[in-house]
Amino acid sequence: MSIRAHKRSLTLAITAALVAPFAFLATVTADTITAAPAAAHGSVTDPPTRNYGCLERWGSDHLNPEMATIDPMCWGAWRHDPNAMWNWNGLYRENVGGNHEAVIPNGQLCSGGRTQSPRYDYMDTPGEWVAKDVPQQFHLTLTDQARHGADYLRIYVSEPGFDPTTEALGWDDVQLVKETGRYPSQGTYETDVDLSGRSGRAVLYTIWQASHLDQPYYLCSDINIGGGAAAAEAGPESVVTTKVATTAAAGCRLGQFAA
Ligand SMILES: [Cu+2]
Repeated sequence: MSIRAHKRSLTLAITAALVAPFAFLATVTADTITAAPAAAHGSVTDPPTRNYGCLERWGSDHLNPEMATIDPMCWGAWRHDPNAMWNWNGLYRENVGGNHEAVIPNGQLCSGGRTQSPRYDYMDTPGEWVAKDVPQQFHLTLTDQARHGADYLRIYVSEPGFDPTTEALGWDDVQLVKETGRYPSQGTYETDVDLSGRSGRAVLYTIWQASHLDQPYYLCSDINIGGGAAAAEAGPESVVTTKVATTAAAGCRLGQFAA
């Protein structure tokens, strides 16, 4: 319990660190980007979604040409639309009525059926997305800056053999792992994920059905199950805090990129 409580307080600290720089960005760049995320919504931050991971790793350095070779999918994502990263928390649809499989076409699961197209379209692109090493049993954290509450988190994993480097995710490619109960309005929704028997690269797909409106979020996180030994518990939170804190300082460069 003490470990959990400690993680929770860390998470709150991260949330505070997230809100402050993005509010700053919104002010500085209102003329050059089309939308300001401020503290509007949320996403799975651990293991990070594709666009949140690209923000986490490159938000303070997104013009660095080395990204093209070190992290090519993020390079493509930033070039496609930087707002997919600045608005890491806005990948949702509305009024789906729970009919996720009818509304989201195969091959478009990671963009929520190309919601707000073209902003998040690149999230469907197959390729060498950086995958986070996780043990077979791990903890998922969804950060909700707007404290919408959750009717449920529905969590899927890609089937064994699915290759995200060559295929876009479809409904036939995923299997349901768990569906949680309701969460009251709070800053994070956390749950344990058990992928016993699995190993290697996979896509974790989370549907967050927010409670304030019919507003489901569609969230792809790349994972490497059983990879990197103890890496998953080594304290990724502190890395997030450091990198996101530096994002504020880089805000003045956004205009150069968003032409
Ligand atoms: Cu929202």
